[in-house]
Amino acid sequence: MSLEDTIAALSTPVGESGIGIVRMSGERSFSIVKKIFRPPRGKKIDWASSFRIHYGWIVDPETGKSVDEVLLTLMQAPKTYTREDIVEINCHGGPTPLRKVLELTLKFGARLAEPGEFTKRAFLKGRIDLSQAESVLDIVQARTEKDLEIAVHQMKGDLSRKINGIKKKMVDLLSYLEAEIDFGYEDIVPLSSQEKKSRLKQILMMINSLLEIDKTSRIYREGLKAVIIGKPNVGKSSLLNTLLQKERAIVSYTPGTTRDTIEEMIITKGFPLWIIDTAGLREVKGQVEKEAVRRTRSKIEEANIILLMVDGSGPLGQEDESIFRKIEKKKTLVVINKIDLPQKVDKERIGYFFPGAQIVEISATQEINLAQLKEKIANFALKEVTLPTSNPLIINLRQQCALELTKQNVNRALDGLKKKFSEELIAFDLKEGISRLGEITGKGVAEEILDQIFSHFCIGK
Ligand SMILES: Nc1nc2c(ncn2[C@@H]2O[C@H](COP(=O)(O)OP(=O)(O)OP(=O)(O)O)[C@@H](O)[C@H]2O)c(=O)[nH]1
Ligand SMILES: [Mg+2]
Repeated sequence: MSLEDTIAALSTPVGESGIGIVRMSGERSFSIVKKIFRPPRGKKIDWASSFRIHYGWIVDPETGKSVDEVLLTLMQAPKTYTREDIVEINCHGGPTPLRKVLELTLKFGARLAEPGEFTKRAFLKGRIDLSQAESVLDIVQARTEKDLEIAVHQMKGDLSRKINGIKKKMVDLLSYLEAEIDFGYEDIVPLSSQEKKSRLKQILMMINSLLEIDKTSRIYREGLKAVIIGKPNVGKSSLLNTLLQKERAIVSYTPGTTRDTIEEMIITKGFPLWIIDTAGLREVKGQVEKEAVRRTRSKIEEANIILLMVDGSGPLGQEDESIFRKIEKKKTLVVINKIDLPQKVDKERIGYFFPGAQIVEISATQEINLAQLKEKIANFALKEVTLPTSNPLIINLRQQCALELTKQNVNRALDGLKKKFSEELIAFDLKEGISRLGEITGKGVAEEILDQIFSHFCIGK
């Protein structure tokens, strides 16, 4: 894969749509499109004028046949997405015209782009750093407005600025240490050991605060989890389906219908809210049943909130009470279902098990009080989580690992100072930490890692 190649790809999804875009990037983009683009009769195109849109036709030069009516955008390097010449061909959004136009660009010298290769070039050509490039994917995959906002900030360089801030402090300290190593103590005013320690501690604090912001911001991307439990047939799967407004789980009057756990997401109050339908907790004998209950238990562990469902149309039974005893009260919101039927449930008895608990009465199938339930779930679950105290920021696993490793280096340097190790050893740890931080913004990252990062992108991005 060479940067010399001119790459081409379909930048919109395959299928029928208003428009579809074939994009090219690289030195030969203009010369390739010149071979296949025809302006209307009598019109001349000024190929040197950048960021202009031209109307015309894509024509197969070998057959002379028109392939599609298009709008052509010419963007000259270096002020483009990839810092290379870019051509975008807006076609009618159908799989056949798009495939044909793409084929023509390939026939006349372009190569099919790899996943994320446009963005990879933006990074390799230095327009954006690696953490900014990674945030492009976060923008594409953002589930909520807040998540999008975080990704956009990151693309504008929020994380890079923070990383560079920490790096600068480390480089400063390193330069003092190196001066001491090179010139001894005669020619410079060395930092006292106390000062070095306090600088290292400050660096540690900056790293820790970044990790902490990440931890508390994750909720905007990963969301809250609500698990539905209750004895068979109370309407757990019906609730999942109504919240999703689709028949996701099988609902039946036969008790024990649901065996596996089913997780689906809705957006509530700007957060992704995962609703998990389960087989519930019950006394079981069979293998499959046992596994079903084991899965329920593990989902209860993960969840921010337990939606404990009881059937309002029947009296509470042994089975209900046995579940009541098993679950963590603090996390539980009681949901009485089937309020469209005559009510027989003893609410006082529920109150006895869950003193002061909130109780929401709904009908899953008749869709009564669902908005109220959603609101309550979000409020309740949000009480359980800590939100970030400053601007939210989310780092990915790769960046997190690099930060953790940097932290280890700084800790080792601090420890070395306390034990009065030589300046060389402390400088070594700092240097290693600096290069690990650099990996976040993309300095010295191995080709295989880059390939792996960009392989998550779609082709044409
Ligand atoms: N009248 C009424 N019936 C309901 C309501 N919610 C669920 N049902 C019925 O109750 C029965 C059981 O519903 P499910 O949603 O399958 O219950 P479940 O708790 O998932 O059951 P299992 O998976 O077997 O544990 C079905 O016949 C539903 O139609 C409700 O709000 N009102
Ligand atoms: Mg079910």
